[in-house]
Amino acid sequence: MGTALVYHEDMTATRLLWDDPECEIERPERLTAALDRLRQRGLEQRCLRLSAREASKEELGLVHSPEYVSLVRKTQVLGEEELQALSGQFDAIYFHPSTFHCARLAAGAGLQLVDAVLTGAVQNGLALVRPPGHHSQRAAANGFCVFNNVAIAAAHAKQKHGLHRILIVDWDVHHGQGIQYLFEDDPSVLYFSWHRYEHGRFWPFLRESDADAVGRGQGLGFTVNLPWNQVGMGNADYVAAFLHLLLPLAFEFDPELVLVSAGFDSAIGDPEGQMQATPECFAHLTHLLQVLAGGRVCAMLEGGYHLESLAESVCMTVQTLLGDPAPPLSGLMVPCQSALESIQSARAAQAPYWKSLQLQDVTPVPTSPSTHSPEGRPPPLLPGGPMCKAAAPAPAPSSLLDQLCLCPAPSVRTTVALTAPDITLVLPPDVIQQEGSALREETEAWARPHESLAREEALTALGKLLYLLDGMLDGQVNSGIAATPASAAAATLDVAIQRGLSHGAQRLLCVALGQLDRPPDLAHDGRTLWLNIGGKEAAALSMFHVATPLPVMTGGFLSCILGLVLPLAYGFQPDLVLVALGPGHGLQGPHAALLAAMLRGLAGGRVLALLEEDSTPQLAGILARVLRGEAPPSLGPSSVASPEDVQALMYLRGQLEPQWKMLQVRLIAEAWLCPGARLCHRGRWGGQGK
Ligand code: Q9C
Ligand code: ZN
Repeated sequence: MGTALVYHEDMTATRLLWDDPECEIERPERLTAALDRLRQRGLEQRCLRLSAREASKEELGLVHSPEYVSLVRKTQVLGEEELQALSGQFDAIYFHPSTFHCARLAAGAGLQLVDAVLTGAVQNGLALVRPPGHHSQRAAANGFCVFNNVAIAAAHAKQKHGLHRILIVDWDVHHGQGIQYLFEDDPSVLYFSWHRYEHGRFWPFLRESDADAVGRGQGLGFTVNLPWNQVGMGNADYVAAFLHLLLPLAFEFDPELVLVSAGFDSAIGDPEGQMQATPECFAHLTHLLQVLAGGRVCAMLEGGYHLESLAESVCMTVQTLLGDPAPPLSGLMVPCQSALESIQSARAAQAPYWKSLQLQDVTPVPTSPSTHSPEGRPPPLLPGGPMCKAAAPAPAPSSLLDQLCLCPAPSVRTTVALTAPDITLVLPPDVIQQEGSALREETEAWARPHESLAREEALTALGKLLYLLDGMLDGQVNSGIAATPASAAAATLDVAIQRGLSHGAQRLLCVALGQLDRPPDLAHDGRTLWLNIGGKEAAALSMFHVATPLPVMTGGFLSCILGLVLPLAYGFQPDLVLVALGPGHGLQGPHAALLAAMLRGLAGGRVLALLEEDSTPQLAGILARVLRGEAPPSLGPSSVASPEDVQALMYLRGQLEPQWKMLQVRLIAEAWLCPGARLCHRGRWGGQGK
């Protein structure tokens, strides 16, 4: 459906005319650097280019007072000294004769973007604007911001498009207190912001930036603040914040539109933020938001002052909006202690208002009937599990992962290699129906150890799957769907795992739904992470072999994905993902689509889905669309997780947390965290923004 890029070069006009070390970082080159890089990467050309218009007086009046708007209008005719004097009345602000025009274009760009998305002209988009907006208030400029672009867009989406639920995600490193003030009593706007806080010692030094500011009146629980109390937050911290705080609330809220206050001063190298998240992280944040609101995501530039880091991060965001798979994240995926403390205090502050947080944070970790431990906590697992003598060594850096980072997306995004269901009618045009098959003798050799693969139909299906898998491992195809007779599903999956591991995958994640037996000789060597949902087993058998019951309600399914599957997957960093819907998997189309869509964030999108031959064409069709980058349909208002679902999840967490740090949502006493083990990227990104 397309991605809009909204811009106008007039927005490079406003600039600082006098000496002010605080304001000099907000420069015209921010826009040109981002745009130049988008052109260099061929990304601008793939977008629908829209020229920004000026917001009208009435549109500005949606959030600003008429007196303030006319005050800003008058700056057009002021001389330099008067401009400087007026600027001094606000905190961290400069005015230029072109500021009024630029700020109206910035607000107008957001309005155009929202109109383009809500009329269905495009699926999503980015507005590249300055001045930024999120600090600006009803009658005050603040922190380089003149008009509150994102807040105006939200008010407009409510007023002109009749929306009732809008999510604003503010990933800028500063607190968008302007947005918070404008919507703090409004339950139709859920505002999430993380920000450098340092216990109140960082600008804008506000008590109301802390986690316990949760909105007021009707809006209680619709303001979500995540204060970072240390600098140096990185990829693992940001992803953990999304999985354990933002996304549970966002799914429960069920937004009709997602607006992003997309500041990139939260990226590595930025002189303001001093954080460590790499540009690829913004691909993941974007990807994770695209599963909401049917993929209607409107991002608007806020801060970002390290030109190189800004330009790369903008490219990652646009690339992901366009539907390209996110590049794998680098670095150890271990959130730091301070981040976990912040996430936990925000969860605690929000728990009274959100069902998705309630059961989990008040339920003590249960004991399993089979494995009582005196402390009431399940026994933690040895790294490799009971069958493994030595702790699994960290697998060597994956050559496939490196390849994924360096190579452009394959020309064919998704292939479908189905035997029985004829799904040509429900396939999007760029999904290729695979003709090829692996060589007969080779297929037979792989099939030989498995009785269930002796039948002709099973062999034919296996040949197609092997051919597809090779295409993915060679980098010719990004993702695919294969089908197999139900009776051969477990054996086919076993072969796919072995073949993947022997043909270049260093770390393979296998998510098996339903009755799919764990391959009998599956190693515990750390190269395969086996995760079964809804099979016969229901426990963590080792760090790499995990089984859990199928949650019965939508709420339980979501907490299983956000609280277990994705933390394990992000911690494992696979370079190939197999997701198999086996006998009795019990997933409905939208649930399966959501799982596949979210797993596409791993392994550079290299996901192979294995279905049973008698699955409906609709199921295959919806998976094909999601694997090629379309948004999954939204699940609607989510029911609560059942107490059994919560218990199962909490029990597994208790067992697995010591090894898989991405699972942690609260601090555990025995945590042996090593803060020094976090990767440092100073070499590439260090230094100050120019
Ligand atoms: N060194 C935006 O990013 N100065 N505004 C803080 C602390 C003000 C940031 C000084 C920063 C304003 C949109
Ligand atoms: Zn900022």
